[in-house]
Order: sequence, then C-alpha cells, then structure tokens
Amino acid sequence: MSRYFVLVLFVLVSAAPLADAQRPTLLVDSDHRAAMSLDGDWHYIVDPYRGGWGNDEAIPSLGGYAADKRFVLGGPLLEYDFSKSPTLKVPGDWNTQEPKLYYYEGLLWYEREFQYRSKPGRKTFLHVGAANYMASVFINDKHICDHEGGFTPFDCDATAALKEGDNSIVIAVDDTRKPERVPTMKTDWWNYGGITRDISLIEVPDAFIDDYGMALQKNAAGTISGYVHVEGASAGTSVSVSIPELKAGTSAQTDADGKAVFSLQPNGLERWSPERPKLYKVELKAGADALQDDVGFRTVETRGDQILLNGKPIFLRGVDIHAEAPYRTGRATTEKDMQTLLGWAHDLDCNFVRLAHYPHDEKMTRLADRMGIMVWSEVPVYWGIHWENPATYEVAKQQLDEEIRRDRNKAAIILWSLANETPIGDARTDFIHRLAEEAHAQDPTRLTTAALLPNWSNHENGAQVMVLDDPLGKYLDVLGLNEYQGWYGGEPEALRNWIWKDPLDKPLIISEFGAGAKAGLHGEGKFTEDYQARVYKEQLAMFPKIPFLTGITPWVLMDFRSPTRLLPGIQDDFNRKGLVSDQGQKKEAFQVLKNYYESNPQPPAQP
Ligand code: GCB
Repeated sequence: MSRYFVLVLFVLVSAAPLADAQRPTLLVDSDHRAAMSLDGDWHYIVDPYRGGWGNDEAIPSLGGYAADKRFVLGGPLLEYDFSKSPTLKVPGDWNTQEPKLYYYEGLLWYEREFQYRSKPGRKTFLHVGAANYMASVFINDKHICDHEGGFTPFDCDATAALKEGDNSIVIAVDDTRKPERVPTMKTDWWNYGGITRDISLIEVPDAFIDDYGMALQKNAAGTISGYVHVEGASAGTSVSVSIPELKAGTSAQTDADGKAVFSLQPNGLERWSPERPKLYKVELKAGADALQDDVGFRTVETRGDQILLNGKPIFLRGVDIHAEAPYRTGRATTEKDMQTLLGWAHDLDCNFVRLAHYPHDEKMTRLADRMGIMVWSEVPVYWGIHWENPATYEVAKQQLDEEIRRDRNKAAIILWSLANETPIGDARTDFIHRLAEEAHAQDPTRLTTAALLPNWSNHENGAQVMVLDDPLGKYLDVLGLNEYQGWYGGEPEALRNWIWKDPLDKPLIISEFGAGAKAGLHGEGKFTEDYQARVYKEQLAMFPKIPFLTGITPWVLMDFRSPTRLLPGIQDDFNRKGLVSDQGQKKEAFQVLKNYYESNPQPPAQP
C-alpha cells in the first residue's frame, strides 16, 4: 500500500461524520451511579492559533494534539507534549487558576492519562458535568463526541475507544463568544472557560436506564406517575419502580422505544415542602440495571395571580445567585461552595432562590432539594441573542431540554425560566414562546417564567404606573420583572408612589432589584452600604402594595466577577450588588432583607 493511499484512507476515516452512537447523551441521575472520577490535575495547552487541530479542523486526528504523543530527543519532530505541559485543576475555570489566562477566551486542550479495566457486557460513558462552551472529546485519539453549551452535562459512549490498561483522554474546550451562541457576545458575568464541573467514567449494563421521570399529579390526589426509559432494551422488558419507605411499588413493560410508563398511589405520602423537605428513596430496576434516587413529591400550579405549592398559596422569599465561588472567586465547583451560597440564602430566611442566568451544578439543585429551598432554574437566553437564527433556537432548546432532563426529578425546582431581559420584538416573542411550549411538552408539571423588562411609558398624575403588558406574558405561567429603580435611574423614594397593574392576572415575581455597594464603604451616595440599604428599604416597603406579587429575588446574593464592572477601588472587575461580598462580608442590606423575610411576608389574600 502506498503512503499516499494510507493517508487518503486515514483522511476519509477521520473525516467521517459522527455516528449516532458518538453523539453525547445525558444519563439522568448519574450522580447516583458508581463512577471512576477523573477530577484532578489535567495537563493543558493554550491554543489561540488552533494548531492543535492539526492540518484541518474537520479532521482532528491528523497531526493534532488529540494523538497525545510524547516528544523524544532524537525521535520524530513534535511541537507539543502534554506530559511536559503545566496542569489545571478539573473541575475549575482556567481564568482564575493561572494569571496568564485571566482574560483568555478561546481554545484550550486538556489531557490526562488513566488506567482502565473493562468488564464484559458493560458500556462505559465519559460523563462531563459541564465544559464551557464547546467541547470535543478524544480517547486514545478517537473522536468520541462533541457538545455545545457551557452549563449542562453530557455523556459520551467511550466503550469502543477504551483500551485495557493505559488510556489517554484529550478534551478541546473552546469558550470563544460568538454572536449566534447562547449566551451571545455580551453578558454581565465572566465567561469562565474550562471543564467547570466534575468529570468521570460511568459503567452501565448493555441495556441501561438513561432517563426517567416521576411526579405527583395535580388533579388526581396522591397519584405519582412517570416513565422509565431503557436504552438498548427490547420491547417488553420489565421495569420495576418502588418506594420502599411507603411500601409502594409497581412494574411496567417497555414499548418499542424502550419506554415504560407507570403510576403509583402510595398511602401516607408526605409531601415535600420548604418546612419539611421530605425525600424518598426511589429504586428503579430494568434487566441488569438498577438505579436509586432521592425524590420529593409536591405539586405546583397557579390560580389567578397566585402560586400554589401543594394546593396552598405561597410567597417566595428569594434571592438571585450566580455560580460564583465564595472567598476564592471563579466558578463555584465544590459541595462546600454550594453549601456556603445556599447557607447564606438560608440565613436570610429564604425559601426560594433564582439560580441565574444558566443551569447551575447538579450539586446545587440536589442541595436545594435537601434544604427545602425552592428554585427558579434558567437557560442563558440573555439580552439580545439572535432571535431569527434557527441554529440559535436549536442550541437554546437543546440547553433547555438538557436542563429539564437532568433536573426533572428535583422537587425543589418549581420554575423553568426561559429568558432574561429580552427587548420586546416579534421574533423574540416567538422564540421564547416556542421555548415555553417546549418546556411544557418536556415537563407539564412545572411552571414557566422569564425575567422581563419594565415598561416605563405609563404615568398617572406624575406617578409611575407599572403595567405588566409585555406581549410575552401571555405565554408564561408566572411573570418575572427586573426593575432597578433607585440605581440605574431615579430616586428610590419615588417607589412610594408607584402604581401596579396586571392586565393578564398572572402571578408576579420581582426577579431583580438592587444597588451596588462596596463592603465596608459607608457614607452617602452610590456604592455605599448605606445607599444599598436605602434602596432595599424603599423596595421592600412597596411590595405589600402589589396585590399580585408572589415573590421577590433581589439582585444578588454575592458579588460576582464581570468584565464590565471596572471602577477602580470599588468594583475592580466585580459586580458589587451582592448582599455579601466575594470575601463573605455581609453588607447592611443583608440584615434589612433578613428582617423583612423574618417578618414573614404573606402571599396575597385569596379572592
Ligand atoms: C440585570 C441583569 C443582570 C445584571 C444586573 C446588573 O438586569 O439581569 O445579569 O448583572 O442587571 O447588575 O445590572
């Protein structure tokens, strides 16, 4: 065989499009599966000129870093060597681990070696909790999958690429911002690049439970219904579901698509609530596969302008949270980071958090489930994305689907938020309307919302009339509104005269208000703790006058890094609207909000 022929053959094989089996899937409840962690130190190569793709980005193996070769003196020419390159911690963003990478946005290659012993009759998936924003995965120089989107997990079938003994894994992560992406070019948070969540190998039997869902139904008292999907199962495979503590169980058969539907009517079910966040052990079995989870059961619905949890009106005492690590900054990654953030929310007497502006780590939603803190979960459809671009819609939808698939069994999540502060326009309304339909199709048991912009154009006798008339409102179950009266414009005291109107008769959450304050800075005017507290006092005083208000989430729990917040000595690359500084100092407004929440604001009276 001539060298030329070998080369052409190689090019043809490598350039083949990804087979279906190589598209990533998402294994639900993967954190309850036995896994071999690949967290730790990974070698990395920063690649702004994209040389690691080799001769052609479409043919990644040819001469590229995926081959993971070692340079040997006197050996063939090689211009990279991971084993001699520095390391980064995974999970973690690269920007805050290495000063040279603080502003870096682009392509970076991760590499590590690991030992592997295969077991017959098992498949092995590489699980990546999140990699921002594009990831391409190679095991032993085989391209096993690609994933787009920086905040949702993916699982790549690595079975055919793995070898006995020594294995190499290379992951190209690229966080270049592009106009058509979700999010798009501008955000008010740092575009932390890297493998920012846990990574592991997960083994499953040949036919395995890749997805399941179960929820308490609203209309049939005490009925839990759901489905189990068994990938690779033949029709008629028996699936069993049980909740041992309730002595409840059932079995069902898979259909031709591998899906088995079931329902249960357990006696004595205790519903999940913030006061008593009861979780039950749930056991699923299908053939050789078994999976266990911790699941709470509750209902959530709206009635007119109220939100009902387990049939009763609730007031959501919330706060907004970014996935920013307390004390050290950077992306929040550890259980301790999540405990600190939700611990502060708990100190405030919150029963609710808005996890802005993208799906947070699954550790966070698990913890919320255990702590009894209800959650607003959001996709990064933020400000002005490309509403008319079908590819942009597809990636927004994909992120929404992945978010719902990962978290549909978390009782804490009550709201899927489809967007934040999107300027009104037909294409935008149509885009988010389609996302709302998608969310309901994927999960009919939860409510949809979006953080909307205020309409400033109505006045009566000189007073601001806030009319909730965004045309998107009619497609949402709950309206969110971000208003920064007293910060970006106007005096906080003007709020005393505001008049509120809700022509759609839907529940309202004030999803953002706030003011910047540098911890420890006192005096008059913006950026002092005193001014921030003044804004909070005026806002809180207004809320009882909004009859359809069902909750608030002030912006924001903790200061977070943002490339647009540059004021030296005050901001220093941080959005300072936190109630707590990035170093954990509580500002005056923290106590103001805590007092308000402890006074136990009630939901509006029933009609
Ligand atoms: C907003 C955005 C949020 C910003 C915040 C601010 O309206 O939704 O992402 O960080 O305002 O501080 O201006």
